[in-house]
Amino acid sequence: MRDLTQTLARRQFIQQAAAGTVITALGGLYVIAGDEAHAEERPDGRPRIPPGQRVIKQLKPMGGEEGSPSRKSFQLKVHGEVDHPFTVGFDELQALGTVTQSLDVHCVTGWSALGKSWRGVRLKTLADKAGVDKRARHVIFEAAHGYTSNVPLREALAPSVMVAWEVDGKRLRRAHGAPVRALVPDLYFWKSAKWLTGIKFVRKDEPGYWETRGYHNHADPWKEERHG
Ligand SMILES: Nc1nc2c(c(=O)[nH]1)N[C@H]1C(S)=C(S)[C@@H](COP(=O)(O)O)O[C@H]1N2
Ligand SMILES: [Mo]
Repeated sequence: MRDLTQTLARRQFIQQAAAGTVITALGGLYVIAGDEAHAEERPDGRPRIPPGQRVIKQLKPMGGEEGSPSRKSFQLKVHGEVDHPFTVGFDELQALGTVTQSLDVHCVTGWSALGKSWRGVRLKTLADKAGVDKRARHVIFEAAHGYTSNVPLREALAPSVMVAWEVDGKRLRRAHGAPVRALVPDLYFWKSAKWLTGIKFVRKDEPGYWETRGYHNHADPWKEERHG
């Protein structure tokens, strides 16, 4: 009986260690260093790795119907409930204010890619230039071949949300959305539309490609909002 108790205790210890859990034992506080990122906290107090995710080193190309990767012919249309709709080419987009940010992304299939360096322009910069109407509540990302995704306006204006063309110092590869993709790091990665062609501000929500195919309308990885 005593052996069984010890075996169970040990099994539980190993499970917690694998999950990077902080445990108390013998009156002390220990952080299990199996996978350091699992014990890390974000500035907002949430764990760095959302539940049910595992860390991988490289972004995995997840497919989708590709658009043209050409920077020369690229046009981004910013429109909808705005005072000054506009369309920009690649060079003009860069000139609006380039930032480089270290961000984590989380795919609904269970992988997370941490701390990649993403270069692009903040969505907030584009929204300010367009002059978003007070009645707008959602942002619709529009991409090649009709792919769309929807994000609540308040969340889309967070400083981490961007339109990106470079990762880790290299141009986005075609499979990852070249020339330009959306990046909404704090929602599951399907919200980050690749081969981006437009950004539309709307009053009424418009569930997108995956949101109308059984995925969750909001997609918060920390709430495991995977399915609708
Ligand atoms: N235009 C477009 N964007 C898209 C998709 C798509 O099919 N088409 N797939 C989404 C999904 S489901 C995921 S998980 C991520 C994958 O991005 P990656 O291929 O760069 O890893 O892109 C998202 N953006
Ligand atoms: Mo996905």
